[in-house]
Amino acid sequence: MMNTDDLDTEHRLDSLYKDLAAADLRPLWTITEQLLTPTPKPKAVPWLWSARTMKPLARRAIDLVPVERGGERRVLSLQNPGLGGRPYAVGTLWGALQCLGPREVAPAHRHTPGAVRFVLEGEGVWTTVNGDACDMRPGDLVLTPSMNWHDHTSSVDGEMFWFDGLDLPMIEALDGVFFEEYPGPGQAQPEPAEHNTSERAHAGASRYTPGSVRDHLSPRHSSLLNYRWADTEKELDRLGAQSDEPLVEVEYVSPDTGASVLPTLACAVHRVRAGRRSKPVRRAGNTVYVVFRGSGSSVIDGQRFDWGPGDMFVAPSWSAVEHAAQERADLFVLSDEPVLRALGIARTEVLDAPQPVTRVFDPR
Ligand code: 1HN
Repeated sequence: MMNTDDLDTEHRLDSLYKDLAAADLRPLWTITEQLLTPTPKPKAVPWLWSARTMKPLARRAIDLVPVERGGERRVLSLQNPGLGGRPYAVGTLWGALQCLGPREVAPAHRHTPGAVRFVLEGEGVWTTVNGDACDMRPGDLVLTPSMNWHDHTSSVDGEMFWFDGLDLPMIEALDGVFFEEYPGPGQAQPEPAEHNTSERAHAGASRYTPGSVRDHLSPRHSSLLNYRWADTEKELDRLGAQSDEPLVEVEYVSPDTGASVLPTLACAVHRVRAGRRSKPVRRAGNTVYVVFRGSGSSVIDGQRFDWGPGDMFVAPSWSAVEHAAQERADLFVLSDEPVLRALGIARTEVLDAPQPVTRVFDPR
């Protein structure tokens, strides 16, 4: 047997490292990857998916790929090239274009990840959420909160397109994913005699806040499941008339608590005035933008992204983001802000000067 007293320091160190590895222990001082970065270093990169590219592909999928049990949904996920093949838009958020063909039904299921739907195009479709059939029209926001049964039903001959946002990557990181198929009978929940029950229950109730939620935290989701574009637009018009800022910001809130719509997800609309440019802002946490109306461009960390209706783009945590509109633009904005707020780590920084543009994003 070797006498450790006889070994020089280097030899003893070598054997320490060998034994640590054999014991599945890793000394912090040998970890070269920087764990504590001065600011967030997301793997996701700023990126844009254009409607011009997505829509024809979605139409081909409608032709070729039926929606039924097994596949469950016809969804084209935004797969950020920085995320090594994971099907996520940014580290914490799922974003996708979902489409439904004529008279199709996407079967009912439920899961722990929560979702929001922002309607882009089409009509005659409803999402049934725990028995409440929520009609979907362009610009509407429909919530399918955690563990609520949900299916999508088309009652018309046209096609339907909407944006799906989910907290799936966060729930996966927490090892909290559960999923169940609806036990039936039938693939979808029974259609109720009357649609839009939660909406009628909350008629006239306040459902927006100017800017964004700052201090209301709720582990519960909003009991209002459907937010109408007509109401959203009215609120944007009202706020717009009160100021001359380049950007008017409205967050959808729960009429019950004034909190963000889901415990994990915040939804907002940013209206950028024609010919104006917003100040660059950095935010801790990730953001997905969906262009509803208008055209313009955003500069994200010095790279310019030109956009128009139906385009989707992402700003990873702590990137500097500013928007400029050619014609007045309404951007639907999905973020993980409620989670950072709940953890006490939310922060934003407004930069004074516009960013120099060093690159222009080349859309695929
Ligand atoms: C889901 O349930 C839907 O219900 C859409 O429409 C996209 C992505 C991942 C996991 C579940 C839907 C989804 C999803």
